[in-house]
Amino acid sequence: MSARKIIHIDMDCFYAAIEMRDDPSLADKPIAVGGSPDRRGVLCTCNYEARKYGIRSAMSSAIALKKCPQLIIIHPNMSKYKSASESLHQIFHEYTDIIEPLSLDEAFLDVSNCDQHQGSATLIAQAIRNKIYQVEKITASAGVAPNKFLAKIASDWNKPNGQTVITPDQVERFVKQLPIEKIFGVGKVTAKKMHAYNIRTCLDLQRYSEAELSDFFGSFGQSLYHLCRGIDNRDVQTNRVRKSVSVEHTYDRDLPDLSACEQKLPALLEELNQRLKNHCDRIIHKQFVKIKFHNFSTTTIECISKEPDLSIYQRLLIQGHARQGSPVRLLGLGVGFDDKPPTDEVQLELGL
Ligand code: TTP
Ligand code: MG
Repeated sequence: MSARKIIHIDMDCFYAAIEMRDDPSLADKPIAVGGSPDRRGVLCTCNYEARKYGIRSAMSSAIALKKCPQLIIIHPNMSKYKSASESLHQIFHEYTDIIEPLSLDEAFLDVSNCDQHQGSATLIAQAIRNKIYQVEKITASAGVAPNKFLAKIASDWNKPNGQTVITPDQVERFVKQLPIEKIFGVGKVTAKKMHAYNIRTCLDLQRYSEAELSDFFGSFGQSLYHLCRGIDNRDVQTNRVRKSVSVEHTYDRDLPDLSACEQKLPALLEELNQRLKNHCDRIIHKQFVKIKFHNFSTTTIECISKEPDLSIYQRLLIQGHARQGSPVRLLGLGVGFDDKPPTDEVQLELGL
């Protein structure tokens, strides 16, 4: 069996990046997103400028302000972050449907069967990061490796706006020097215990047998035995049934008016129909148009429908465009599926 190709994507200072994008005057200032200091708030995150002052996620806002009095703390705007996160997933789906989200800004992608960019996971990761920047104007870091454990470590290796690739033949060398603190599940307590045995790197851990590690660390011992050798067979778990399929395009130049948008619909619909060939076992129950205006505000208009239809998309576009009537950065078309997962039951209902 050939090695798997796993990409871990993690956005750089995600909430803060979105705030800086939407107010460029913040870009070179230390900023954080979080609760206010007089209400015992804590920080969700901060930009890299603020990190120079020792500011960190989960720090109390009051302490952060002591460390950096000029820190600008912005109240979180979750709907903006969620909408950006949806847009990231849209981009991921252009390359694979095997996606495991870990949080709004982080996901594993299994691209083993993706044949774009000659199947090179390195080029795919680069393309995904470029596309994210093109669409959302925020940067992502990526790790590329034969498994989830290494891909996650790799995405952190060259942060921000970087990527690290660990090829199968580099695994052995890479893990040897890896500090045990980098192993997921090794918290402060376990690290302290390991230090007491003079275990500091994965190479140090490799000197113990599976039985010894199980004696020392209980049920975690078996995982440790494999992880310290760079072995991790966990699948990328796509836990959700897809609720929709859509295609979208961010234009190099904003589409100035409604008719410019209308001209783009046929090509988008063709692309959507291509994509739908992989989902012919699902029942469509709505179609929708997504519009992102030049100021990044996004609107979606939908209606009940049994199959994607150009004239309906035109009508939805007119409706949605009228909500703001300004130039458009991005247009998307999609269909929503019935809630029922693609199972035999559906076929039974249809009498097939
Ligand atoms: P992270 O990916 O941990 O952090 P980040 O994206 O802000 O910065 P980095 O460049 O180091 O990846 O978390 C993603 C988002 O989740 C973050 O922007 C805010 C939110 N978050 C919290 O709300 N509370 C927390 O304690 C953490 C760690 C993150
Ligand atoms: Mg992040």
